[in-house]
Amino acid sequence: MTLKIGVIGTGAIGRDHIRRVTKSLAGAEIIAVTDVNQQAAEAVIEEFNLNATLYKDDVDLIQDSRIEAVFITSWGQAHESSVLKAIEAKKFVFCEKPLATTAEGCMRIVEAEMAYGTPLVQVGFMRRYDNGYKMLKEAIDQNTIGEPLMMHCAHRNAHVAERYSTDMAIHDTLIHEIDVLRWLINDDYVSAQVFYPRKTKHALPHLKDPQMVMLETESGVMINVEIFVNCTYGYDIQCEVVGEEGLLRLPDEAHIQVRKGGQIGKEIGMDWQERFAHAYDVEVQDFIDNVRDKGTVSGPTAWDGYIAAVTADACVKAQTSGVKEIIELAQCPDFYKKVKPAAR
Ligand code: NAI
Ligand code: NAD
Ligand code: ISE
Repeated sequence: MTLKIGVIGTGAIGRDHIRRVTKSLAGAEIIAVTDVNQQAAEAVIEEFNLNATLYKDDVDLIQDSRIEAVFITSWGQAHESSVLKAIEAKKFVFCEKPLATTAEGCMRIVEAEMAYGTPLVQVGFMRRYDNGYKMLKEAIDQNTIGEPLMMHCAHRNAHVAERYSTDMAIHDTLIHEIDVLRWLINDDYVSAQVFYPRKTKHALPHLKDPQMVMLETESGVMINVEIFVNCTYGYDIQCEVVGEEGLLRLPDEAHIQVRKGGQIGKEIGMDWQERFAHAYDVEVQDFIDNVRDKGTVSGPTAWDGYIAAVTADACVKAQTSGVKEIIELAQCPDFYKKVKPAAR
């Protein structure tokens, strides 16, 4: 039996997930799509030759009784409303990050899911499925370098679209580090501070780029993350964990080394589609298999989405205050303590 999926938002990542479900993964089919830009949704049906219904909005799509799971790949601001409607209709949800753009919005989702009674929502924090990050986690869990003390990270995009704003460096970009770093070291954040180095000439006037974020965890680990979204040279994700006994570094993507003309060279990918292609495949297949075969979800939860949002809110506050902002999380409900996601 194939899992019947409806997709809300057929932009860059919506199309990419539709392609992988249709062409590379097994066990699911896209039977409905919608987008506020109806032409984009229509084009995707044509591009992938889908046998899918085009709906005018998320309300109509979610009400389609054939649909068992909803992919929410619209813009971040639109996620909360679609997730809440899907939970109300008792549908499984794969929601791209951020789960919602505010902590209050995430909490409304958490409360709706708990009221339903069993987990329905998985958040698209795909780095937990990346081989490099999985190896880092295994080494940390096995105490290979003793207790982690510091982390040095960088999140670099070659370019961003004109509508990308200074706070999106947090909500849209840093949010991946916010999720994956706490997962790596089993810790939560207590404070955040943001610094602005000299601005690059490649950023538009409205955007502050690059930015440096300092995060501090409950156990005292200090983390610095560089966010640089007009670095021009490629898509580059770095993560180094310094421990009491040694250092761990996230591997780069595998590319052949070329020795030619008196030089040693290696390609750098240009975008997230390529860098995390395998992680997206594993993540989405895991969602399909769990929903279809076990009637549950097992990836990053709505609670993880909430923690990321609270942390992001503090970082956004720190962007304008310039001082260290305190991060205060609500107590994790028993409901989420019982969920044992595969990607943990
Ligand atoms: P996009 O702008 O290419 O596509 C978004 C699409 O959603 C657009 O076609 C837009 O018309 C549609 N849309 C917006 N609001 C809608 C609504 N209320 N109902 C229906 N359609 C709506 O954006 P992109 O890059 O595909 O990002 C979408 C989401 O995916 C974002 O949440 C983003 O953070 C996330 N994302 C995640 C990535 C990852 O690595 N996990 C990578 C890129 C994006
Ligand atoms: P995009 O702008 O290319 O696509 C978004 C699409 O959603 C557009 O087609 C837009 O018309 C549509 N849309 C917006 N609001 C809608 C609504 N209310 N109902 C229906 N459609 C709506 O954006 P994108 O790059 O595909 O990003 C989409 C989401 O994916 C974002 O949340 C983004 O953060 C996330 N994302 C995640 C990753 C990742 O690495 N996990 C990478 C890229 C994007
Ligand atoms: C985008 O939405 C993503 O999620 C990418 O992974 C990230 O690198 C980029 O900065 C975001 O805009």
